[in-house]
Amino acid sequence: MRASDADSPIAAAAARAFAQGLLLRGGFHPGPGDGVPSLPDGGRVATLLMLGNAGPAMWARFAASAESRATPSPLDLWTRRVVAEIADAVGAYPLFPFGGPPYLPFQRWAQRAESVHVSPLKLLIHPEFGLWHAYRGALGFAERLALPPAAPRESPCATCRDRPCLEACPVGAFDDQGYDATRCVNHVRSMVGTACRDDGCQARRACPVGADYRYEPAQARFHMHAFISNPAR
Ligand code: B12
Repeated sequence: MRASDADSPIAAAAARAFAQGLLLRGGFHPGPGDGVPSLPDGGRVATLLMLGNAGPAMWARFAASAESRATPSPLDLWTRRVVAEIADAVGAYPLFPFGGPPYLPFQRWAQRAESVHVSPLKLLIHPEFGLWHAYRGALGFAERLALPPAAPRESPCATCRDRPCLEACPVGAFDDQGYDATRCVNHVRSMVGTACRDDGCQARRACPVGADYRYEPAQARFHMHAFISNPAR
């Protein structure tokens, strides 16, 4: 670990993440109810930082990587290497949203770390990125690092009257009760599922928030194909 990384691990993690097209997505000091696993030496994680992507930056890096041509789960492979390198450089322990079940509660952690909110689609909505963001990993530190004060922001859904997200799914897989993944996957796999398969989830695309961060067709296609080829994950 370089001296500069040791001086301010949070700034170092942010800079190294940015260099890989990722973003530091806030952090928090885990408590007993947060479901954060212990460190390899049995110690407690005193600070957890979230790493994620929003918009096209990560895709550009991933698509140019050797892992992008690997199978299965090329993005998970790339993520494991990139996040482990960042964790190693700043003296943290890497944690991942994939590799389950059981899965680590990344969405709950995300809500502790940053001002994101559960949308009607159960995806977390960000005031700027909208629904066009996801999580790639988390960094667990034994040290209690000073975190910048949280800046609570209201959910964009709080002032959204029409909820177009709940109207746009061609097979009505989303409603107030939740999400019918089987109905979604069957449609996306079918002859008539081309628009969802090639452009991405129509319900997600219907949300007016964060339009500038909407995934490019190649990325949207990649995630939908990964989703329908392994809907259990
Ligand atoms: C299992 C899973 C699924 C399952 C079941 C969802 C479910 N019931 O949780 C299925 C296959 C349906 C699914 C679908 C998708 N998922 Co998914 N999924 C997960 C995964 C791996 C585990 C969720 C879990 O069980 N957590 C364990 C419990 C203990 O943690 P929790 O925080 O309390 O659980 C939360 C979720 O269960 C959530 N939830 C409940 N119902 C649903 C339904 C959906 C669709 C989602 C997204 C969440 C969700 O509510 C809980 C509280 O917030 C998470 C990664 C993770 N580790 O959390 C990604 C995750 C939730 N998925 C994600 C995404 C992006 C998707 C897809 C959009 C993938 C895609 N196509 O690109 C689709 C959504 C549907 C669509 N049409 O596009 C992102 C969400 C990012 C965000 N902005 O919130 C995550 C965080 C992965 C990541 N790397 O960022 N997913």
